[in-house]
Parts: sequence; C-alpha cells; structure tokens
Amino acid sequence: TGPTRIQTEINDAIGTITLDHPSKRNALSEQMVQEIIQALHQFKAQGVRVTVIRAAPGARVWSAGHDVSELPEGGQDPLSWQDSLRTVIREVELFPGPVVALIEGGVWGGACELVFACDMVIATPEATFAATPAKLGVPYNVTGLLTFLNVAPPHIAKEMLFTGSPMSAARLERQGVINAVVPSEHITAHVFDMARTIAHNAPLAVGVMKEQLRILSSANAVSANDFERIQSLRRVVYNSHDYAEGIQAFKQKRPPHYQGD
Ligand code: KFV
Repeated sequence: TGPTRIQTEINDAIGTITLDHPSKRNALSEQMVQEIIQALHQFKAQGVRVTVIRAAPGARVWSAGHDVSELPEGGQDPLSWQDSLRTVIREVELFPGPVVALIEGGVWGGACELVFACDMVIATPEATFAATPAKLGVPYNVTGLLTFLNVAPPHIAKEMLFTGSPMSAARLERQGVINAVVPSEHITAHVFDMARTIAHNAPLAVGVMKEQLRILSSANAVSANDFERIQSLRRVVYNSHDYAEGIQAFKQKRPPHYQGD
C-alpha cells in the first residue's frame, strides 16, 4: 500500500511531495511524517537533486502543524528527540539536496518551523505563517527555537513566538525570512524554474554546501550546565497546569484559560 496522506512524484531529478490530507488540514501526524520521511529516503535513493514540498494546488491550509491529538497532555516533553515534528525536520535538514517549500494557505505551529527549516521558501501573497507554542502553552525546544533564529531577525522571531499571530508572506519577504512572494497562478512555474537551475548544478557541491551551512548554523555552543538548566525550565512548563489546559482546550475546541502556573 502506498502513501495515503501525501502524493509524490519525480520529474527530471526533482522530487515533489504534496501534502494531501485536507480533512485534517494536513496536520503533521505521525503517519503523515512517516510518509514524508519515506518519500525523502526514496528520493535520495533515486538520485533526486531538489525536493519541493507543497500542499495541493489552491489549498487554504498548507498545514495545521503538529497533530495536537498526538501531543502528551502533560508530564512528558512534547518535543523530545523522537517526536514526529523533530524527526521530520532533521530529515529535511539532512536531505542531500535543497528542499524548497512552496506555500499556499496558512502555515501553523510546527509546520511553520518545518517550512523555515527548508532551504528556500516561496509563498503566495495570501499565505500566512503562525508560530503557536505560546497559544497552547508548549515549551518549545532548543533546536526548534534555533530554526527561527537562523532565518528570522530576533525581533521578528520574538514577535512570531510571543504573539502566535499569523504573519503575512509580504512582511516575511521584506524581512528576508522567505525568498519570494509569487501569485498562485505563477508559483509552481517559479519554484520549478529555480529547482531546475539547482538540479543542473553540480549536486555534490550543492549537497556539501548545504551540509556545511547546516553545521555552521547550529554551531552555537551551549554549556552542559546551560542545556540542563533550559531542560529543567522546559520541564516546569510541560508539567504545568497551563500546558494541560492548553492541550485540553484545543481538543475541546474552546479558548484556554491561562493562570501562569
Ligand atoms: N491537530 C489535530 N487536528 C487538527 C489540527 C491540528 N493541529 N488542526 C485542525 N485539525 C482538525 C480539526 O480538529 C478538525 O477535525 C479538522 O482538522 C478541520 O479543522 O475531526 P474534525 O473536527 O473534523 P477545522 O474545522 O478547524 O478547519 P478550518 O475551520 O478550515 O480551520 C483551519 C485552521 C488551520 C485555521 C484550524 O484548523 C486551526 O486553527 N488549526 C490549529 C492550528 C494550530 O494552532 N496549530 C498548531 C498546533 S501546535 C504545534 O504545531 C506546535 C508544535 N506548537 O508548539 O505550537
């Protein structure tokens, strides 16, 4: 049986992954993530030089982010090493060629980080990007915050993370956070032109530059002591009443009541 949450295609050494689970707004469930990872492995084995990740043409939601029904309700790190979002982001970063995000519609939460972790991002004027951990009470993890800091100026990263509000593609393009804003009728041609240009270049050189840039951009030294302090602060958050409240409120489709404990 083939994938059911995504569609895949390879043409001229360009692989396309289309997120295609509109009934759950392309939420990044364990199953969706496993299918994306399998596609990336298959692309690598078949010599794909550039991968494009998109939603179905005309989608109103690119992805609703982490599947909240799969987040623990408390007492456990929701974004641990094995978490599905963390796993798929590592796979994108380690894919041996560029991964280009083609964005139509709303990008939410963990999907916003996944998109920012891609090597290039092209969006339609209607696309929006929301970083939502503060909306749900989630203590975001260290590498996750680094994804934001590596692509956004600190004030923009903070505005996104502290407000959780959707930010327009136009504003993010002005800030250099995304590469281009292209109307929906031209975005596919634009992205595949870029992908073809890259695919005609020397794949080993491109892949090795990607790997060097990945290593350089995560070369921030954090001491063992500081890392353990951060983990203990995060533990306070995911053990809090507010974290459980945030997840339960989401599942019950009601606004959360946060009290700061
Ligand atoms: N997880 C699980 N199910 C989700 C979901 C999600 N993130 N987003 C939507 N769904 C389900 C929703 O429960 C409903 O299921 C169906 O998808 C359609 O959603 O069984 P049901 O009731 O049919 P609707 O009706 O809400 O769709 P719509 O009115 O079109 O609104 C779309 C959208 C995206 C605006 C809305 O679904 C939404 O606000 N979704 C949640 C977006 C969000 O806050 N994502 C952040 C998730 S937390 C996260 O990623 C992380 C790691 N973090 O730290 O914040």
